[in-house]
Amino acid sequence: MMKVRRYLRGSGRVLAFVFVASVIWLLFDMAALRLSMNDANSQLLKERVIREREMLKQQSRVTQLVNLGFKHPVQRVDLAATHAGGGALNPAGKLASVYRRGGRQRPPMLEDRKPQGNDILASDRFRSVASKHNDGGALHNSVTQKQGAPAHKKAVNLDLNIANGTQVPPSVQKIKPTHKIRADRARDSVGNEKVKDDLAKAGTKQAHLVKTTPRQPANKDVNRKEVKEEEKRVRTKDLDGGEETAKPAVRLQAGENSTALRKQSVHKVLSLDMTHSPRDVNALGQFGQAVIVNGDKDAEVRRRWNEGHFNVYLSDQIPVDRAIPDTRPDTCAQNLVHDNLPSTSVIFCFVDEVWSTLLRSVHSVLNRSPPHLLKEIILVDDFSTRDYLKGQLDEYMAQFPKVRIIRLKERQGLIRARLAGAAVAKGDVLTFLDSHIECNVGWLEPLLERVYLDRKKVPCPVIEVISDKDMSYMLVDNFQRGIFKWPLVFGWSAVPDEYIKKNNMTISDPIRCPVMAGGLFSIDKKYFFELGAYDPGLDVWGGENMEISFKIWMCGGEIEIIPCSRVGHIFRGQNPYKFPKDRQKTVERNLARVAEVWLDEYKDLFYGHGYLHLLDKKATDIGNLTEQIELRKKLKCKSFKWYLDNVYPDMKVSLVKAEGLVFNRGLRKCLALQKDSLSFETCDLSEQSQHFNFTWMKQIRQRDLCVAPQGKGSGFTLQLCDNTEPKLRWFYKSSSSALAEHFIADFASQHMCLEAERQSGSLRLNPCEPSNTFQKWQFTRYHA
Ligand code: UD2
Ligand code: MN
Repeated sequence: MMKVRRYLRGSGRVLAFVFVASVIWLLFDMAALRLSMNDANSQLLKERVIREREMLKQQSRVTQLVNLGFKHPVQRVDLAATHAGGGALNPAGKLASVYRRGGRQRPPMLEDRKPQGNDILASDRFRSVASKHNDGGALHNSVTQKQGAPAHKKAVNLDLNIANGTQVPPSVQKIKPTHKIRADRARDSVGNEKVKDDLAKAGTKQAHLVKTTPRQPANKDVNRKEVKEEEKRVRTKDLDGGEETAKPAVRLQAGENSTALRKQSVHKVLSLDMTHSPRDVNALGQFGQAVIVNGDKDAEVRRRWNEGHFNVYLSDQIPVDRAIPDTRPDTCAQNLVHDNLPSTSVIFCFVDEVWSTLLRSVHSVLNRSPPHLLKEIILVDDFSTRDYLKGQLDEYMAQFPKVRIIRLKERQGLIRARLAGAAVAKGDVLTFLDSHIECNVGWLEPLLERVYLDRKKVPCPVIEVISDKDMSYMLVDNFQRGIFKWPLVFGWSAVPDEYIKKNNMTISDPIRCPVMAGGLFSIDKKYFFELGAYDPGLDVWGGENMEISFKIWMCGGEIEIIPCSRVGHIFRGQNPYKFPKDRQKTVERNLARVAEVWLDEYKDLFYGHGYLHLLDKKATDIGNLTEQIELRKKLKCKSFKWYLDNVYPDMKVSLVKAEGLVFNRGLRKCLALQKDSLSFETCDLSEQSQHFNFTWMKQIRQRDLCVAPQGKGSGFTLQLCDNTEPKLRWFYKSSSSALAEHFIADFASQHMCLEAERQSGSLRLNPCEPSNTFQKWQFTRYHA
């Protein structure tokens, strides 16, 4: 202490003062520096913060995952899981996190799997998420294991106060029950009997209306007349310019179809959700919750899994008119749509569909569609074999005058079944749906609005996910669009960020889609037939989504995903029905028809990605295409190149795999075509005779001439190219292959390679030698 005091006397004091002053100075300096940095960045930061806040606000329910690749990003509504046949697994979110983790898994990429036509890769993804328990039986164990949560006695206590319904994110939505039912009823099987029972109790004329439009009294018991009144009221209120500042559903852009500018009266989207009897809040799967099936039911779950390739045992216990969370972006419920929207016929085609899912699909349409817009529901039975889909279904559906059943006399496949439904439809618009879906509130009007604005718009709802294992309703990420990769494999991908920014897109704006998934869309009926509907030559399943997508875009229409319209769908790992012929062959054949009619010169890319065998006409008969080709001409449709350039510009496509000079490493010269024969010359890029393509057909090609073996010998010549001729095909890899840069003859049984003769400078076919530089060839440019 003394030492310090002494030190602070005299010159020490000055030193200390200087030290303290410089520290203070330094601190000021740093602060000033920070301030100036803040200044420089403030504009950027401000913009970022506002943007992020905006995104957060908009996405409080749905986190955006910038999605690269082919996944169908799933999120799960954070509701607790109930436990079938016993207590509940309470903790909301924990189970969800299991799935979320699953949801982030990398989906199998195209390279990982054998192409299967227009398989929805999303279903693969789900298979991968839960591949361990795809037998259903292991579900309980694996989920509880990860979750590690004790089983609770009671299911979730959900609050049924829908008054705030659309305002509150579903994950935290409080829903207050208006009535309670005996707990044991929650475990009742909600099959045919129960529904009939409920209907009998409720009186068939009674409808139970749950309006999720904000500020509507919740859970009001009203009859159908009152529903109409309600619709009118909403409309009048909106027309009066009610207190809410309502935004038009669509931002009309200059140049957009002029019909959009017609002055018509509008109303706020109707968020109807009717039921025939009050909803049982404790019912399994209510509000789209996950249900964990007790381990002792494993065998039963497994036994019934194959009936639909999803948890059929569980589905049968979930109410056929359960509520699901309103997953629309916030603004959707406030959007305005026109009063005079066209009516629609909803067409469900099915073959051997599971009873409870078929009913849930139909009820979701009946309950959540404005009655005046729903002309009818057409059920097309594609020659199902299950008994319950005959008399029992007729009897059940007889209660609903709007439901019509058409039965096909032989199995037609979903494409011709849809055509059969369309042929008898009376609505202005056709709305196709799969038979294992659940339409969400307010799903229909936003679709019909788009058709109303422009009859050539073909709107699709966002396809959300109903888990095949626990039947929970899961959200998907925003800004997802349907795309394809070669060989015409459908997948989802996020709209590129630059595009979102450039177009100032919000999460509720329609998303232009290069291709549709296939199952769920609305289309103006007359336009559908003008387009020649589907190619009736497509069989059973697969490829029709590519056909209709190319046809729509190339012949003047547009495909859009409408984020304010949402429909859940059960993605299954496998088709649960039989294919009359081989599945793979059926899908390949369908795709080849589409490629031949619509892809122009780009069809090489389709064949070149694993489908060269389809070019062998003796092995595959793709049927007659005259009518389809005529139709394309008649409609004056644009080229596939136009489609790629204008609709799917981010798909980088090259018509050849490699091109330019073909340099032989041993000879250090380039291949040249002189007077119909091949020789070697000093490499010169300006010499057209030295330019070759390596095509998707695996040909070494110059104009219409291809490098070919000469007769039976080992010499070589040029031959007119013929895509169906396997002898003209070469296997070639520029790198990462044991025989990199070798041209390996595709047709020879052993590995035979193209070799430059040292002396004569001619070409030969010799056994492949990895290090022989005279067998190594290099192109100027590689594209694949
Ligand atoms: C997707 C589409 C589906 C269809 C298919 C390709 C979605 C959600 N689903 O596969 O609509 O475009 O890709 O073709 O986009 N069906 C019949 N007869 C048959 C086969 C199927 O009526 O011979 C019915 C079936 O019961 C179902 C619908 O057609 O209701 C679609 O079949 P899926 O569910 O097996 O097709 P999915 O969802 O795997
Ligand atoms: Mn389906």
